Amino acid sequence: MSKSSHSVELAYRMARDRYASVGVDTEVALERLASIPISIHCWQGDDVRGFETSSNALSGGIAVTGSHFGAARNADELRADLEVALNRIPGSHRINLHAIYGDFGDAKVDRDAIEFEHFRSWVDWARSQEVGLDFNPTCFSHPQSADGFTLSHANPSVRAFWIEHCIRTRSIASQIGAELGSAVVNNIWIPDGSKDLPANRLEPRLRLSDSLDQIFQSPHPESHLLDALECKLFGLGSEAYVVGSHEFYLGYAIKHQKLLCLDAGHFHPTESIADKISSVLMFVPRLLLHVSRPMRWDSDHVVLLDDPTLAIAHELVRCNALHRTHVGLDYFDASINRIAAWILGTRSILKALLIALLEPAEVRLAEERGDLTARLLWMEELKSLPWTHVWDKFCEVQNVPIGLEWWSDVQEYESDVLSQRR
Ligand code: RNT
Ligand code: ZN
Repeated sequence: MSKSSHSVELAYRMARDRYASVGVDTEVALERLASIPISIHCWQGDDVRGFETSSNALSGGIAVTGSHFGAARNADELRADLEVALNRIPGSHRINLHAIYGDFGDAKVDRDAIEFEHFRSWVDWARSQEVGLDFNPTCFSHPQSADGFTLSHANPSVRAFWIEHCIRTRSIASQIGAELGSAVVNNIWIPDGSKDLPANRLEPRLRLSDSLDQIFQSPHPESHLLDALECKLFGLGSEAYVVGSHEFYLGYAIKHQKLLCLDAGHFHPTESIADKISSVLMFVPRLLLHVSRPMRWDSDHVVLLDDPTLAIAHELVRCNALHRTHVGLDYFDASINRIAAWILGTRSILKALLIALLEPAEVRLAEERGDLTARLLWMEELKSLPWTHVWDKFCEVQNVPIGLEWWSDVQEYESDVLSQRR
């Protein structure tokens, strides 16, 4: 045993005893944490550009800012970068792809013509890395979405184009799920909405509902495909009206028993998605989360171990919701090293989940007794229990670097590989 692993073990034993004294079994927490896959979004690696030959500028009311060098330019580079990240993130995870990330080579393949074959190299890679995959139609950054409408478009031929795209993503996702033996979540998010006050809020929603009905017509086994719908309050250029609002998709998801996707940046700043988990899971079969860090708006900053992230983790554990919730990440920061962004964000949500899994039962018991003082004291106390030593132990058991040890490896990769992409 090396000196450092000796001290990790020593600190872990002390932490284990401290947690045992408040009735928490750290071994159980470690096992549960290891079983939670995080769906890591591939689009942090290239600023949501994708690999289509006709490269379209990012649109749809989302924005990436920053000019750090080293963005991946093709599927091989993106996969190489993801491997650097995956090797420094404890646990077994998934990679979340958008339809624009197909291995298209030099071919011009439009969105209504994508096929499973374009994603075969991802499936082979996922198998070799022992990761699962998730999927998304890309209904933005395209001439057919230039006026801000897709599945709710008034023009039937534009709508048909996007319906076809979404239908194809469902069969691709389903086939990936079959190949990898693990259901793929296919999440539909559309940018549809308007900058200024619409005269008719109803018609686009009726059309969106009809488009979704058509998209979901063909059945796919749940063991291969899970359909999710992502709502939003506003976007850049859709400040006055978003067709796919929370109420719209909540209603649709309940009626058709689809997954609802809650993105941490898609609500009013004082509204927490943590508070929505228990309600929504009463009525939909499963939930997809886009854990993100909105700063003043839906800015998609790198996820940190902050209060909103901790609140999400606590709710997932306290509501026993983990087995019905797919925890995904959604942020894109081009101002820092993109691989570091992946590692930091994923490690942060995992830390939050660990802290939540290590919660002393006294928090709940105090509430059940009606002792609100004790509840508050324990909620505050759990933050300073020695969870960091349990986290180090987790990293060691999972064979990934402890603390910031991973950063020097990423720096080396940055100067050897990423700097060549300037
Ligand atoms: C946009 C949504 C959506 C996208 C990704 C790229 O506001 O959050 O999830 O960020 O699909
Ligand atoms: Zn999102």
